[in-house]
Order: sequence, then structure tokens, then C-alpha cells
Amino acid sequence: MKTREQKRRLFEVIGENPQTHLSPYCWRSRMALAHKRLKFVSEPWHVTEKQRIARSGGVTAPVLVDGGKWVRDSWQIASYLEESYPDYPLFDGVAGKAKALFVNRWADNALHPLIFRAVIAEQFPLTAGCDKAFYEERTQRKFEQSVEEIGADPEAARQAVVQALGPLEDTLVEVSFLGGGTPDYADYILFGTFQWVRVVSHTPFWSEGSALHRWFEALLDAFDGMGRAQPPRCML
Ligand SMILES: N[C@@H](CCC(=O)N[C@@H](CS)C(=O)NCC(=O)O)C(=O)O
Repeated sequence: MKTREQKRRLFEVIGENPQTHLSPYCWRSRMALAHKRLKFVSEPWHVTEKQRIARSGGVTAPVLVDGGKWVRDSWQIASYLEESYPDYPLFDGVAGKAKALFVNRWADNALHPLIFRAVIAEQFPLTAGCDKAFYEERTQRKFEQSVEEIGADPEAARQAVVQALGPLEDTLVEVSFLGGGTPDYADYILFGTFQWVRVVSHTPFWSEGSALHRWFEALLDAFDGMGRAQPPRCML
């Protein structure tokens, strides 16, 4: 019988409603663990509970605790899992890892800031009460604008997101997944992005006939519907 410390644990951000798993980064790690067929216990976490993850050396989730090892940052977690558990590869070798790293950077640095402007007005009310002041202060510091100012023109932001997604849509018309015939970590990175949108927003960025819709629905169904089990915004 494993002790609590020996169990594999994943610290994941939750909103006011504990069913609200709204972090794109935590979804990346969740999908990576499922891809590797590794069981884990979810540790619901509020962003202000820094002390609980201090042993990771950082202040953000996801954090994976695997035996005695603490790993922070979704990219580091994926790399750690790939090295420690080579079965069910997340990356197709060095080239596949390079591709995923580009997707990781594109999502974090280009796509997420646009999406944030499009969804923050809908997202902020879902934030845990204990984290609201923290988010307001951090948004002000990061963007030099308040939450209200950032979310003031969601329609313009939405159009910018749709435009940015053009090359991804065109790619998914030609291939089933970024991993080819089956998903790999590059798919899970972007799945995390759009699961965040599904959880916090009433409005998707694509129509039902699109390749993005087909791709996302397939990933919602993956691993016995793990992603679909997360209630979407309209059910929260
Ligand atoms: N690069 C990190 C980003 C993680 C991140 O920003 N997580 C957010 C939740 S979505 C967080 O924990 N924020 C708390 C903070 O910024 O102090 C990763 O990929 O894991």
C-alpha cells in the first residue's frame, strides 16, 4: 500500500467552484500523464497557496510530485515524464520535441495573450474568491491595465484570435493531429489552451464544420473522455 507521499500527485488550479479546472498548463500535464497511462491524484490548488508548492521551487501550477520528486512547469513535467517513463512517447524523438517546443512557445507567448483579452471578462467571475485580489494585482503589473480594461473589447480580441488560428485550422484540414495519425504532446499543449476557453467562455473560436472542431472533439473524447468530463462554461 503506497503512502500519500509516494502517490503521484498533480497540483492543479481550481476556481471558486472546485470543478473548475481552468488552467491551460495544468491540462497539458493532465493529458501527458493520461497519454503515459500514469495514474495520479489531483491536488486542487489556489494560486495564492504558494506554501503548498514551495518544495517545487516555484510559485505556479502545474506541479507534479512523483515519489519524492517535485517537478514544476508543464514543459519540464512533460520532459521529465518522457525521460522517466519512455513507454507511450509524448514526442517523436528530438525533432518531435523541437516541434512541441515551438508550439509551447507559440501558445504561451503569441496565442494566450490574445485569448486572455477575449475571455477575461467571462473568466474573472469564476476565479476563487481568495485569489481575486492576487489576479487583479498581477494583471495590472503584467499588462499595466486593470482586469476591466484588458477585457473591455472582447469582440476585437476574438477576431484577432480567429485570425491567429488560421494556420492551425489549415494544418488540421490536412492532418488528423499535430502528431500525425495520433495525438502527441504538441496536440496536448493546444488542447490545454482550448480546454481553458471551453471552461471559462460561452463562445468557441470555431464553427462546428471546422477542422479545429473535429480535432478538439477527438481530444475531448481521448482517455475515456477525461477532457469531456470537465464541465464546460455553460454547466458551471
Ligand atoms: N510556464 C508555466 C506557467 C504556469 C502558470 O502560469 N500557471 C498559472 C495558473 S494558469 C499559475 O500558477 N499562476 C500563479 C502565479 O502566477 O503566481 C507552465 O507551463 O507550467
